[in-house]
Amino acid sequence: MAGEAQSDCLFCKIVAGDVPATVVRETETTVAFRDINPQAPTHVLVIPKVHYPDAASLAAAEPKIAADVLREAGEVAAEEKADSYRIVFNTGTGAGQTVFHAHAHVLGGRGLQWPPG
Ligand code: IU
Repeated sequence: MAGEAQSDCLFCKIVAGDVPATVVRETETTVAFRDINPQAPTHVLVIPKVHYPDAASLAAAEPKIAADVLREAGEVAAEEKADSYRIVFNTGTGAGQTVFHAHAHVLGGRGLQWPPG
């Protein structure tokens, strides 16, 4: 059913505590943890606890939780003292999405180029 944990999803396993992660924040609806392969001094992933394959499908089904993810991304940036930062939702393999559980990358702590590659 939509939103239910998927047994083959890495991020569902992190939510369940079955795969370790360096968690920096947790709320009733979200978990934020450090990316295992950081691309900037601050590189934290904010995920909803419910499973949706990407940010747009999450927002369509659970707009409040999608807003929670965005708010938590801002809280992470504030905690990391990143006054400039980027929130990225890679969507689709062509855009670099490799984990099909919605997640926001919060990147900061260095200058960020535009446009991204
Ligand atoms: P993407 O937008 O789907 O490419 O982002 C997935 C991210 O998940 C990517 O930056 C990986 O480094 C990160 N990640 C992780 O933090 N822990 C893991 O065990 C695995 C991937 I696999």
